[in-house]
Amino acid sequence: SFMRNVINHPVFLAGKASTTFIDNTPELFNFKRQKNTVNQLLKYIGNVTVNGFPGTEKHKKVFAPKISVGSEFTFKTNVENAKRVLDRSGADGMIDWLKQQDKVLLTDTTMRDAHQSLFATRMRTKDMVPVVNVYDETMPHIFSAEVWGGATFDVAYRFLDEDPWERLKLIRKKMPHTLLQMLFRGSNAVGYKNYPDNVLQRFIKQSATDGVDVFRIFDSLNWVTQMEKSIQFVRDTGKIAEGTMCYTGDVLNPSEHKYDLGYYKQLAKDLVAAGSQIIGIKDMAGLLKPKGAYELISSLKEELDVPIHLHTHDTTGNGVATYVEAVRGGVDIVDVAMSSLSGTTSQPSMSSLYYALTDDPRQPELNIDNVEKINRYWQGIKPFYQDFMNGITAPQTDIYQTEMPGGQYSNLQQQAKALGISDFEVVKKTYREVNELLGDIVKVTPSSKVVGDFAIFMIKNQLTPKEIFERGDQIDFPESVVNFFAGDLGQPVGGFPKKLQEIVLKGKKAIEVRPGSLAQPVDFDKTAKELEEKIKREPTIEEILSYVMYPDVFLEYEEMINKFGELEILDTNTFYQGMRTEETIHIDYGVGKKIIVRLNSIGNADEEGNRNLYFTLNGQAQQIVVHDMS
Ligand code: 3PY
Ligand code: ZN
Repeated sequence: SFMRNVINHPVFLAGKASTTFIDNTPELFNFKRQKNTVNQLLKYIGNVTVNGFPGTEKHKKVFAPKISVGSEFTFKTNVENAKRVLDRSGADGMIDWLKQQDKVLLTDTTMRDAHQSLFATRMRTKDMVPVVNVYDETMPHIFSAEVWGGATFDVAYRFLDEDPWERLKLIRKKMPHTLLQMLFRGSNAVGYKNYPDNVLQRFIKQSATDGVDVFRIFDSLNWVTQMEKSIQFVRDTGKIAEGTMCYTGDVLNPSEHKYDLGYYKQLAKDLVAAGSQIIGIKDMAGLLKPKGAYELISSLKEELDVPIHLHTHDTTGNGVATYVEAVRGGVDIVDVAMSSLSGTTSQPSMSSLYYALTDDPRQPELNIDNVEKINRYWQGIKPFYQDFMNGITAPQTDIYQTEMPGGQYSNLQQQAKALGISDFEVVKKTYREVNELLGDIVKVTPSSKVVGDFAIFMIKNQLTPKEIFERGDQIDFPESVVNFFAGDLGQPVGGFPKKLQEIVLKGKKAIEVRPGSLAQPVDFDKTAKELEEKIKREPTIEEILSYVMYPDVFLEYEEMINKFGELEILDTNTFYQGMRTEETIHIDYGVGKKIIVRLNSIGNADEEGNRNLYFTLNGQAQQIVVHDMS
């Protein structure tokens, strides 16, 4: 926090900070909370050293060559770009400007979907900071940077001990001239369940205030009714609402009668009618083939006057080819990630696409040398996250048949393994069968979970589809499946398969209205008081919103911070792996205050399982007691 105050201070931003700056600038010490004590930091390090970090195995620490995002860039200032036009001329002005662009524009997803898809959303703000410093002026022509939403919100609290709002505000400050984009799960916001309308409204308003310019809004069943409110709430803020269609099936397949071109054209029109200023196409599994992209984009462009923004994942290996055809079809913006965090379950590579479009009049405007330099930085931090990598290192073309989103693919593999299901082919086959049973639904968070849970359930209980129908009345179906059939996720395209719905619900009545329309609005004043009592200080509006959406996760985060202080000053290597005996690390503990920590030795556990850790701190002996949980 101290560093954050320093680097965000206008004097510092203007490059005028001198050695006396700290002494003369007392407001740097206005922390949200108390600054960490050294003791708290050592406690954290000691604890991770002895007990490890959840989800990782203890191994040799990786000392990645941390390449700095040096000053050898070509900077270009005052470029007329989407953000500048939005700030100057408002949303309508920006959309008009967008329609006049002939080159394809890019959204960089490296700080959101790329790490969400490659290493379970574990990227820490600390590792983004060096890059966000240079984004604006080294890549001034990109459309936006997707940096928020999706799973990043809860993972920040849950696993990184970070406040996602602080991340957003920091990036906003450092990137004032690039549109910031977020993924918004319609009525699920950044969660996994329906929230009341006034929560969506307040959340969107605060996100816009704190820095989000473009809201990509989707629904896991492509049900426009679930997106209308959010689209309107975004419009009310003056920011950009990108109503989004999740791509399913195959528009090139002549026997595809559900998710055909006509379906997407109508859906896009409905989203425009609901207020979308851009139409997003979200190909979460990487199913959109090159020629399909051409057909889909060109027919949407024929029919509609709104910009089209295409998002794909490279899971099936054809991402760049798909984008090249989409560009030929007239797509306005595509989503890419920096090379070292691109490919497989992530987005296609920014620089690969750039080179694929060599000699094409629509090749994006990009200083490719700058991009390569930034990419070298990402390459350097990647090893810190190896423990969370999903293990997918090659194209998964079987996804053209299973239609599993990349994130779920690796998740289900783990889940199946944990349940003793060694043959993933069986899982894939059952997943397809279940999708058919459910009436061929759109599969993305959270609807994809319904299919996954049902498939695992059938395998575990050795059930065939036939048996589901024959003796389903004696079967207790998984909760997510019951909720789906009860209408809690909304209405699927073409309605529910009636017979199976009856079997699963066992007399329970399904709703056909938008679930959010039945939810009680949250009383924010009352909630604020309740939260104040719990955390013993007046909460900010951001904290109230976080508490409303994730009460337990938020309170656990508070507890962590109170126990260990703010941990973002620790390097990522140490944050996830602790220290090894005889290792020395340097911590920037506030400007001009570097502390040097050496772990000398770890004592044996006593009868209560406590161990002494012997550190030297700036040359002075310091001892910490840690309970060994093993
Ligand atoms: C999310 O909801 O987080 C996604 O990225 C879905 O694809
Ligand atoms: Zn995605």
